Amino acid sequence: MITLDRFILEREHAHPGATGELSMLLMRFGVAGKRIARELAVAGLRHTLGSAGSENVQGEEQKKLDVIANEILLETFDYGGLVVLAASEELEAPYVYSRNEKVGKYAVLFDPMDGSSNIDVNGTLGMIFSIRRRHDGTEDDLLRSGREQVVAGYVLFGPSVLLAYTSGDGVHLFTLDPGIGEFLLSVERVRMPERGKGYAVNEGRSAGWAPETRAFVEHLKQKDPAGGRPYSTRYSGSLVGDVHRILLEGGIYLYPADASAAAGSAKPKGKLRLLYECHPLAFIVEKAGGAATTGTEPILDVVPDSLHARVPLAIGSRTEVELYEKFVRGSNRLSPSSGRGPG
Ligand code: FDP
Repeated sequence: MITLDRFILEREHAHPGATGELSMLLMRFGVAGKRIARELAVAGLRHTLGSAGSENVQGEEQKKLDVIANEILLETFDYGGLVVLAASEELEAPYVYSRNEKVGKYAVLFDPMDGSSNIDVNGTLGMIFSIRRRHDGTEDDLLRSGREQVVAGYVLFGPSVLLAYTSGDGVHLFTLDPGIGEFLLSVERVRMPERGKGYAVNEGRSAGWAPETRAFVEHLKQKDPAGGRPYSTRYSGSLVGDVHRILLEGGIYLYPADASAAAGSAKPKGKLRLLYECHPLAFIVEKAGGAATTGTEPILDVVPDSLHARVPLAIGSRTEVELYEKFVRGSNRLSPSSGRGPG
């Protein structure tokens, strides 16, 4: 039985010179994940489902549990002197831990409640996190490439509560044993399959996609048993839930740019936030052998111009992600209307 704490501490000891600080931060994300899981488990009893009656900085409705999860995470790093800044999808500006302004060596970033539309229907939800080093202790520390992340992870709230993380050396997966209240190691060094059989995308939005994206998804749906097609659609409404499936089974998740102005819901850069969602998940997926792209550039290379910058995301197995990039480049020589593409 290897608990999250034991696993982290043993790996720390294997690295002479490690200060133990990152281990402490990672363990605290584990505790926050357990607290949020507890809030979710009793939300229907405590009347904490539903809207908070407020909007976040992007003008999206906040659920009560978005607010609760955000508060839990902010409180989690308010002691110990390690963290100077916390940036959250739910906050307009980073929260500064004033007591740590001089001494804090790290910044933490999180999406406290990913897939909030699933809250009220008891669907799969997630929490995504990332740790970066402090530079000058201001917002500029965060406006950097995803390759500067030192740790990234997520907690998946499903039939089981799972925690996955990477500190750059493999992706490790833990399952919460509710009997003892501990995350226990389930898989050390998760490897993502080179290709899969499923794709996750909100096809209700396809009218607003670029023709290349539509052609790619049509390609996945074409019948070609020898080539492993058609793919199956698996879209849960929770990015963490969908990426977790793909981490284990392979395939691709897409949230492309959406120009559907007619519906008044255009998302010219897609919907997902680079710092809180795309960078951490891209770090995890790359370290498990997969890939993540905007279509034209690796997600980890993108430097945000603002805290809440969005990017189009295609993430998953190498085979499907590279195929998607070929479609975006237009280098699929066969006509999309033939239903055939590269690969
Ligand atoms: P949500 O807004 O419900 O928190 O993080 C954004 C996200 O969920 C993803 O988890 C999910 O994959 C996507 O948005 C769902 O958006 P659509 O309803 O547009 O498909």
